[in-house]
Amino acid sequence: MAYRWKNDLTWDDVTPEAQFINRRQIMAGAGGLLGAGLIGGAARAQDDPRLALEPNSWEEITTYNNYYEFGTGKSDPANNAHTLTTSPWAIEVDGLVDNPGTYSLEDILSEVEIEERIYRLRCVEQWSMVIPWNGFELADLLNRVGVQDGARYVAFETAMRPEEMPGLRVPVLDWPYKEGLRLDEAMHPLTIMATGIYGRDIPNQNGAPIRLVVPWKYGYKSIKSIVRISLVEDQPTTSWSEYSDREYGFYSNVNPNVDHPRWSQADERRIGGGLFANRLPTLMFNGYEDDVASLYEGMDLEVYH
Ligand SMILES: Nc1nc2c(c(=O)[nH]1)N[C@H]1C(S)=C(S)[C@@H](COP(=O)(O)O)O[C@H]1N2
Ligand SMILES: [Mo]
Repeated sequence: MAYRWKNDLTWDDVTPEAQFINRRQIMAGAGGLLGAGLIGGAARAQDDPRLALEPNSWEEITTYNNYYEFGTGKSDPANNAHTLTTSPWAIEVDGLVDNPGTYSLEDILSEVEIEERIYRLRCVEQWSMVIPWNGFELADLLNRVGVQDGARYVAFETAMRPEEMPGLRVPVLDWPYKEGLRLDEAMHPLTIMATGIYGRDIPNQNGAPIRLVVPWKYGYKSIKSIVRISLVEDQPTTSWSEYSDREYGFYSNVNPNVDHPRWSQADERRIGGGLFANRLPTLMFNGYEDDVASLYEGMDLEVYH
């Protein structure tokens, strides 16, 4: 059953192809390429790209990935990640919690409720997708382990298994892959732990058996194959900000007005446009502004990028 977060997002019948054709018509100043019936829907998508919440195909979602532990090429994860042993799986929960411990994934899943969330994913590299995740709210897990008063941040770690992850041989990042959120970001109802896509188990290349999804932040915040969650007092180091804080800051909120030092973030390439990949304007907070802008009230988003 499809769950849609506060629906400004319509499951429209507008296809990426229709948008593309409409865009070309506008650029060429020519009408009548298609029957008038299609133009209405296409024009709406043109006006408001948020209507283009058409999920990418299973094939697109599972063959075009970033998961550097399996290589830095877009098809490396799909080719290499089958070596990852995902069962049994456990997550160590430690730091400022009432109930620290090592929780088996089975136990966690027996407690939480899995729902479908159709979210945009915007990679800092300018490409984007729409993915129908299955998962549960991270807040649900954090409430169960009992967050203590002093905790202000949540730190996450990916598994580090040199014998299963060929990409670890290359020191692109300081392994294990580490990420972090402020506690209020982690507790936000949009923040989920995903265990599936399209109602199927999440494939290894997408972060099996359990990964974070924070849809208003650049994709690298959504850390895969999590083995450790720590509630901490101080802002944790993250692999990408350690690599270059100037380029990949701790917050990493999707923001079309703050460019990456080496490229614009004003628009994005929606995967699946085929040869004529769709260019869409990037939305503030990736389209989740109404839901999350209040988290950053009074913060200079160029400083806290
Ligand atoms: N452990 C780990 N998590 C990771 C990455 C990674 O290299 N290692 N890549 C990130 C990046 S850059 C993106 S864009 C998303 C991609 O998620 P997807 O492959 O499921 O689309 O995963 C993020 N999570
Ligand atoms: Mo990314």
